[in-house]
Amino acid sequence: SASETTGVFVPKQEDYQKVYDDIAALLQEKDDYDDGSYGPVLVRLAWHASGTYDKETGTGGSNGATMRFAPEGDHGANAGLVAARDFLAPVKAKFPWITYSDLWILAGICAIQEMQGPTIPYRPGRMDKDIAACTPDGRLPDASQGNKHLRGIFYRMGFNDQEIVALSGAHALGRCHTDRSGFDGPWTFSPTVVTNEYYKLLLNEKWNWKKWNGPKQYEDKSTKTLMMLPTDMALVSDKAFKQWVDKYAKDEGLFFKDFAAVITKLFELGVPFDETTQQTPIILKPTA
Ligand code: DDH
Repeated sequence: SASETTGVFVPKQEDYQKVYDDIAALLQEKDDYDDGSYGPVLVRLAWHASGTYDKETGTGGSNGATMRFAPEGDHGANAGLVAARDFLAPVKAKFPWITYSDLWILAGICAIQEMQGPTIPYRPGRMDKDIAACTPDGRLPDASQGNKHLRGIFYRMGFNDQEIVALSGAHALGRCHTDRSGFDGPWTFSPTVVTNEYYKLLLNEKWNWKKWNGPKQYEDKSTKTLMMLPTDMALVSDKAFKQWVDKYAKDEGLFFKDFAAVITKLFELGVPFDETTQQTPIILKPTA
């Protein structure tokens, strides 16, 4: 085999499954974080690693894991993601052959699947880059803005309106933290389970500006415990976006299918896969 002739460890599908199982076990073990799971913050780490991609220059994206370095790690949008990177440190120590770039994406996929989301095909092959490859600040979305900004940011990555809405359904998960983004609260009542609740709540709740000293955000009229960002509300005020919110609110199966496709695209932006090897995606088996 290649590993015998070169002395380099060539991981196989079963090796990636071992990494997956290790992350899944850690997710179950460390259940005293936030709403009971590191899952949401792992998804956000994978998204922020990928969402720096610029299709014109081919820079950014998950191939590099440059958020390890202060210039990018310190970008305002990445505040708090050190929790996700620290969570994965023992996994990297146990499986030193996997790159940080591949590990972060595998962890995002593991988190989605373990939180009862759709199956996300995984292709390894990312290489870590050095500090010089850090992306400039400002490539990730600014939550205080509206539809023009959303299109500017996501078209730069190569996404269309339908894909912007499908990706945004990730806000079924997790919450905002005042000490990270300045915003506060979860989007749904089940922030550790992948659902289409985000779209349902956008349409069916009445949303008012929250009265507080923090940044402008919305709260639901009936319980005042849920939140929406200005960028979330842009998905219902913009007609082209809203038709997809309507579809995903009605049909969770369609959302799961489109979300799996678009998150796979996100996680592979700018990744130069070897055309001859490792082209077949790996299906990692969930625990349950
Ligand atoms: Fe997000 N997101 N996100 N988001 N996001 C935040 C949390 C989480 C925006 C802003 C914020 C996506 C799109 C957008 C997740 C996944 C995804 C927070 C709160 C802000 C602010 C951070 C904090 O205080 O801890 C904006 C703006 C956009 C946009 O313009 C579209 C996308 C595309 C995804 C994805 O995964 C595909 C997740 C998960 C969280 C919860 C994190 C946590 O710690 O909990």
